[in-house]
Amino acid sequence: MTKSLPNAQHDQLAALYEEMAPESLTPLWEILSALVLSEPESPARVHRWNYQSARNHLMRAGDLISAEEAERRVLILENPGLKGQSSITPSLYAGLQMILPGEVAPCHRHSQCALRFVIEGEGAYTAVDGEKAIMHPFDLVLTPGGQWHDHGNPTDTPMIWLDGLDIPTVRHFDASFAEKLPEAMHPETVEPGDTLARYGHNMRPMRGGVADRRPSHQPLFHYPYADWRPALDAMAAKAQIDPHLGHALEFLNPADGGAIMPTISAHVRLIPQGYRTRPRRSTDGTTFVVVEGSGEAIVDGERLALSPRDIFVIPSWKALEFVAESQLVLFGFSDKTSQIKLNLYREDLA
Ligand code: 1HN
Repeated sequence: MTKSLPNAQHDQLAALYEEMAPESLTPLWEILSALVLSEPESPARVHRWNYQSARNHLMRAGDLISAEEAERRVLILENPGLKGQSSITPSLYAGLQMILPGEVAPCHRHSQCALRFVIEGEGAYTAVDGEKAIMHPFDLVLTPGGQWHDHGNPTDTPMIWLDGLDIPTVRHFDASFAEKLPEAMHPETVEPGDTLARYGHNMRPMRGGVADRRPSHQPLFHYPYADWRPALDAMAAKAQIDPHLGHALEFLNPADGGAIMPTISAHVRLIPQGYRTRPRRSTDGTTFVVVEGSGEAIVDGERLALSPRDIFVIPSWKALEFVAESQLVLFGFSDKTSQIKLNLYREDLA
């Protein structure tokens, strides 16, 4: 309670709080400064998950529960500052999903938007509204809100990917709907690659024609490594480096040139060997995957060693620098697009 008040006033206020509490009334003045911060003080913590260690736990889970039994066999990457919230940042969720040879993760759809960033394995698929995206390491695959999706692994090796979803955002808005398809797999609607051919080349079928097959606001759902990795190299060969980001490219929704989904932005960046980025902070807490290279993330003086396939999270408004021991390539996702729409996004470049 407010400390500096005279005793009598303090006691009378305390009595008032007790009287009104049963009527669900509480005094703003006791918590105002904690509600309206002068700058972000995220409850989330900086954290890194060692891939090999997480993978070992996931493999053990694979011995104990099938994808069908689990519906989705996922280890949640829960931020240690957000215990019990199934969140990696206050607005987003991340998990490591594994699907073993021969398994199918049954078809469902929900309000939540999801991305998959492939970490290991080759040839399993995510089917979106019945169209398979055949996955390769470091492909980005989307299952936009409301679209049916199932996963299957017809190969003979495990497939592991990072899931990123807007679960906490949807929970915040109390707007979750979900349903299961009676069948485990959606009937195949079209050959794999159809959507990439139509929407994956910075073009789209002319509106109103029969070829404009996918939902017009969210047509594309596969961003292959084979496309984005050369784009990043080409940029690094030609463009001046951004001192805070390195060479960075955002993934776009071809429908509107905006972020990949309404609540999630994603990007990749390349930091040349020996380069150190300048400190940068932004309000979008970001989850990263190390695609290649090694180095360090330095966050307010704290150093995280980075190795390929490690996953790490940098909460809102933490000053971040990267040091690339060898050429570093990173994938990152955040709620930047939500914040821009809400007029909340800020960054600070030192
Ligand atoms: C989901 O639908 C998937 O489709 C993965 O692979 C993780 C976590 C919470 C809610 C839905 C998937 C999920 C999820």
